[in-house]
Amino acid sequence: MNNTLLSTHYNPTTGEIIGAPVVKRYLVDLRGCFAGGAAYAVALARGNPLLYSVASVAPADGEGDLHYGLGVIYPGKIGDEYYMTKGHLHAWRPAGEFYFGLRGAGVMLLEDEATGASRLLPLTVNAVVYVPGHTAHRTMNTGAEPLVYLGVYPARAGHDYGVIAERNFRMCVVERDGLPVMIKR
Ligand code: S6P
Ligand code: ZN
Repeated sequence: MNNTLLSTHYNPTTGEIIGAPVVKRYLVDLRGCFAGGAAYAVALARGNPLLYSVASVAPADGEGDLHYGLGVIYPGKIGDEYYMTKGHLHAWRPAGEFYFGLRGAGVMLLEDEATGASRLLPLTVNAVVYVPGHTAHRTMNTGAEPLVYLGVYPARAGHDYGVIAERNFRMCVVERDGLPVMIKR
């Protein structure tokens, strides 16, 4: 058990946790995620902005232990699609996850791996979203300020990005009349 991580403080404004390792994802890392391939190519030709970062805390790795991540997705769009995460299934498929909205406004796209059934759920300040096991999940910032959220998941959950890289989500989320709408890819 990592005693130094049994108690931490997160910054809900910046998404920082002092001492926690941070993964940063830039536009180039999201190749294949956006449905609008032409808009993606145009944006990438202009630069390679930071889309989001995640600070992770792993206090213990035993069976039954939990980890958490503090995510920050910056505001922005590629064409009519919001800045988003890569999205993943948990490598240990039964692992569920709670998301807590801390700052800004966004949505989560959930897709049942077995049926493909998709849902779009709001992730706003004080919202709690439950991601059941066997469910691919991707988060988008639909607002004008950074979206900050906390995700709590089993220590053994892991990430499986392979399925998403291969076939992406069935649905994509676009802005229509200023609001996020889920449509078929
Ligand atoms: C981990 C949890 C989050 C994501 C984060 C970034 O199970 O769901 O911490 O890792 O939202 O998304 P992604 O798809 O790039 O891992
Ligand atoms: Zn997850």
